[in-house]
Amino acid sequence: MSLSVQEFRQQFSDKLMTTFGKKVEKATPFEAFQTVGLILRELLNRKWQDTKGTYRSNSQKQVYYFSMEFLLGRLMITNLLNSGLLETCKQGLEELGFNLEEVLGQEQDPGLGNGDLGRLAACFLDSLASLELPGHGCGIRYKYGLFQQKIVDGNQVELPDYWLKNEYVWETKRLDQTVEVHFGGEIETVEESGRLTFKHHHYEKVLAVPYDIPVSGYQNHTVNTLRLWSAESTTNDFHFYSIDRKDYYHYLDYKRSVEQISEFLYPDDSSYEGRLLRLKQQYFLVSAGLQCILREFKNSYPSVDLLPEKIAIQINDTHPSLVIPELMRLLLDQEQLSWEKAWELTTRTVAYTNHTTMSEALETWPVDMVKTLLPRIYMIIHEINERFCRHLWLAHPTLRDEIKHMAIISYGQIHMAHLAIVGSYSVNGVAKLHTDILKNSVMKPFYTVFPEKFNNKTNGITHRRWLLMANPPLASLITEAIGETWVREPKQLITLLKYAGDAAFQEKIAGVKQANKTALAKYIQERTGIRVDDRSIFDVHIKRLHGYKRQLLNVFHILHLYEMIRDNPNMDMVPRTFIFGAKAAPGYHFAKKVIKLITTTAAKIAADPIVREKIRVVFLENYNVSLAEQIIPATDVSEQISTASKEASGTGNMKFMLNGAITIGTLDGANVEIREMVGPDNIFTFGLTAEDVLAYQLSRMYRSRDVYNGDQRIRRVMDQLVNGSLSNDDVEFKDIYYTLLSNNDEYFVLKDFDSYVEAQDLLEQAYRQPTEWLKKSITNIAHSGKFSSDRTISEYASEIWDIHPVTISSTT
Ligand code: 26V
Repeated sequence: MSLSVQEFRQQFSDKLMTTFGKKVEKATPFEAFQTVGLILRELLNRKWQDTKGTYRSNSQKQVYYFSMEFLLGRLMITNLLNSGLLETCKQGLEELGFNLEEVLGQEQDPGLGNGDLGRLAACFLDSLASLELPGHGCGIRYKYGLFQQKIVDGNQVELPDYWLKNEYVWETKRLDQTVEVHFGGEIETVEESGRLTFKHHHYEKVLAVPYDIPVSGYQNHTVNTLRLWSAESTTNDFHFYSIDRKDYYHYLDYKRSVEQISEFLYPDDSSYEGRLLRLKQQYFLVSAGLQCILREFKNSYPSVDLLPEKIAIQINDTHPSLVIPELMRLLLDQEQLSWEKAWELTTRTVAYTNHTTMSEALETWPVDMVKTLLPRIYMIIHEINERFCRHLWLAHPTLRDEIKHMAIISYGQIHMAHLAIVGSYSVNGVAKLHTDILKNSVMKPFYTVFPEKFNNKTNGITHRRWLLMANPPLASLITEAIGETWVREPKQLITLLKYAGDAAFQEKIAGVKQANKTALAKYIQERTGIRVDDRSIFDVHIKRLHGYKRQLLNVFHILHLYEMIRDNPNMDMVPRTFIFGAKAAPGYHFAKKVIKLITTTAAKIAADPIVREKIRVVFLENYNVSLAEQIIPATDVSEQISTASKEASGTGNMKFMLNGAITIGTLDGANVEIREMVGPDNIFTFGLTAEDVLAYQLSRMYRSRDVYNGDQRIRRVMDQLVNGSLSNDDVEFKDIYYTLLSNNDEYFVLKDFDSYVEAQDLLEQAYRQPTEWLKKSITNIAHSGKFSSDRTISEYASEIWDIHPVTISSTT
């Protein structure tokens, strides 16, 4: 699709007039943004129609990615780049008196996800469309996304994220596609012509209304669909105008309870809480999504028997695992299939991705809650469990002692991961190490029973957003050196290796990094008033705040440097700026204390004229996708320091690598594969291995107090927490102190301190050799092709889903 600058300008002023009744000179940047959005929408709509039409007529298999979270980030830049209109729009807007950056900045950043899991789903949608694969997202249109974070007196304060306050230009409400979802009530079992049927009475009726967002592919004709469901009430069942108006008041209660369902995203990705509303959200997503898929399927195919040949459903963690009993319900009660047939179709259609081995994040739902809220679903889960346990007893006598640990229902709880494994045909982890831990430890008995289901799909990121859009100067430099094939085939980045030692290329890479650092320094000053030295090392730790991600270990290193500089003000060191960005779950006390510790450390250093010459700490509030896009291109050092075995994969590590930062990290998640690719000289690894951590957990031989007693540097750092040197309030950091000592430091912060400090020293020595450092940096970029989500999605497509690219034929 091509549009000249002249045509763009014309369309812009026409649209502006018809939409806002304004002339160009009077338009605000927001109105300009909406206007460009509407122009793009029109172009996308044609391709969207063509894509839907082609999928309908060619009968190829399609995949639906079910996820409670899609962390999309801004979409204008993606849509401009994908449709090849970025330059036209930039020039056109400039000629009309607007600045592209300012206009792009008007877009809300929809925060419909907590972190990596939601962002992964967004990268996957981008890759599906860019690879011309027929794949769609299915999620919830939360009215409030993840909270907005403010830092007040050094503490995190949460504010609501009402991202829909302005009309969202990318969505289309599809009232005609509305379905009903039923909650509560009772089930009556009746026998009708020799078959048991299940009648649902007195349920609460919720309308699920879809809002569709187009997902465009990179410079191709594909536009897939992200369908987000919103919960709405129905007025049909109420008689508002009855004399006593009782029904009216019932209606108000009902409306409130219904609308709550898609009101807000649960802001916790660290500990699982069995809240009724969350269960409602999960069933709402699953039931609406499946009903709609089945309805469309039946319009296209003669028999539901073809389901596994034509459709794959991928569930993003266990959150949507009710697809299993819900699909069974639809096949049994609506389609009247036998249990055996329904089970065969379900378990050949659903595939499950596991994203965590941490027991506190594994979902279980109380039997009573499920029975009351979803009575028919409970009956089905119960039957699945009975049959599974019977199968274990008969077919796996050696596992009889394990049955109580493998059952889907035990001790009054429903274990969703067990349900997901039993009811799907594929179970994948998200990095090699993580999949090995699933197979050999956390899900070991399931692996014994279903070895063929388990497989690995190492995560990936879209290089279009994280390099082409976030770092255009670096992208151009790469293209200048190796041509542009890497844009469509990121593996081609490997040809950059021949420039790793090339002085002229190194100089250019250094120039781009420096310019990005200068831009970030300017941004930091504007946002926080803090001046940072753009010649210092930019050492960055951005991700959710969690004990296992060990932001605390990073702070301890900083407090250690603080002591060293105070001891020796002339110490020879390369100045460093430590940059943090992180949201803590609102109820996660420890994580919030760590934020306070970071901001307190930052303030203490800023107030110290000697120390602040060498180190600075910045905490950037409200970390989100847009902020990540600013920070990552300017980063020298990428902090990936989780307790080994706990970070399933990580994807930030890949984004930094792609932008030429060097990782300091543990042998955890995808760091292991990054090291495999770049070699040990181009990454700084340290600390316990996953095996060590698992062994300590079994033997219970770790004593944090011994480490504390044995290392004077740690004692000095830790004592700062409680001796008044950081805070006048001597209980402020007491909880952190006791978590490490009295609670034996669950995440091995003290244990890994020594090797972390050593790795940081080595890193600094390396940074002092610019040629060597730049060589490492280029080597990292060159190997990052493997971590493109295009590679990940191609693996899912061929090894799990069996779907194939579809060339969209244009009908316009
Ligand atoms: C857990 C829970 C618990 C119940 C409340 C809502 C909620 C929402 C999210 C989660 C976290 C699920 C696990 C998760 O996010 N895992 C992350 O997945 C990333 C993508 O695969 C991976 O890169 C990270 O290492 C992993 O921690």
